[in-house]
Amino acid sequence: MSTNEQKRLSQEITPKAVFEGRRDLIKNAAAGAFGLALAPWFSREALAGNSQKLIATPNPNFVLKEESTSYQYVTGYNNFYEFGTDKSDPAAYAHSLQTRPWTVTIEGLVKKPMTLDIDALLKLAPMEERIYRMRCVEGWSMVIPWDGYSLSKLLNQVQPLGSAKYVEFITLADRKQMPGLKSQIIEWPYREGLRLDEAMNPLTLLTFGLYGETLPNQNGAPVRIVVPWKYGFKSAKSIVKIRVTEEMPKTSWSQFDAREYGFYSNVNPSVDHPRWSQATERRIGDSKGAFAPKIKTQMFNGYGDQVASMYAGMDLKKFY
Ligand SMILES: Nc1nc2c(c(=O)[nH]1)N[C@H]1C(S)=C(S)[C@@H](COP(=O)(O)O)O[C@H]1N2
Ligand SMILES: [Mo]
Repeated sequence: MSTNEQKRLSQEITPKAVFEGRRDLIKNAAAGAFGLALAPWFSREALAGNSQKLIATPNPNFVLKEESTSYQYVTGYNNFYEFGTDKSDPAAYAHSLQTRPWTVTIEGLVKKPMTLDIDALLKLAPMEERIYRMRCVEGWSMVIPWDGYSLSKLLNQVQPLGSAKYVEFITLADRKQMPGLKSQIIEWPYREGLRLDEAMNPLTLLTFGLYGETLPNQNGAPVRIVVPWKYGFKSAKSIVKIRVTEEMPKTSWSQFDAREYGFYSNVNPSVDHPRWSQATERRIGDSKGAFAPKIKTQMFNGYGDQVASMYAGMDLKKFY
């Protein structure tokens, strides 16, 4: 089979076979790789790209009894539209992303705005490993060991002003490095946002790695945000700018369709997406393979103890 054929096939396999249950396609595709539903050329080495070891201390407050999603899936089944819309596109194309040199600018309503080199940012606080549940708005989920530190550590350095209410995250947008920018799917650069208290919540992780290695490009190298109680699209990848604001930032997805993608986007099984239910999810790539049974989605993705108080008194059907 030619590489192109393999690629085409793998693009067919992942979204369609997993979600429409087209067993025939999978069976014919990659003998042996059945459970993975990834093309055989997705070896660990190919997926890792230029990843380096990262020293991170497991944080005992963030361990899960659930099985972690395999490295192959975490790094081979992605959403990163800057590199294409198929789940296999980021792993196939994100090698063109240049992650050094890289700076992150923190600006807006802060006492000490700064631009930090990625290597300085890496050393700003002790690196922790935390295992988080991740829930995509499309209805699939993973369990991922991330490496990073609470975003609050960085925000405390820049010192938000009294008027600060929101934090905006802005992804790199460079057509030379990101072939997906040719399609106007959403408005580039990819922009996301949190309320300041959400951004300061200890769960919100400034993330540099996964599985004890620096982030593979397809997972948002060299630095991204991870917000585990919200749908995955809130967790912006490959960030170049963090802006502290008074106004609620306009995010790429809420601009795309405000009715389908709210600013809050907390995982909430009782608030359906206009086009589908959010009551259940499928764990991608767990031991049951591509046909994992649906499991019940938990309110705040199971992080209610740590985040529910931030929404006390709010109608979460209105503020979805
Ligand atoms: N810049 C950028 N960030 C992004 C996206 C994207 O397309 N572009 N996709 C989001 C979505 S929908 C999800 S589910 C997660 C997926 O992260 P992962 O591929 O590391 O699992 O990244 C989010 N962050
Ligand atoms: Mo997602």
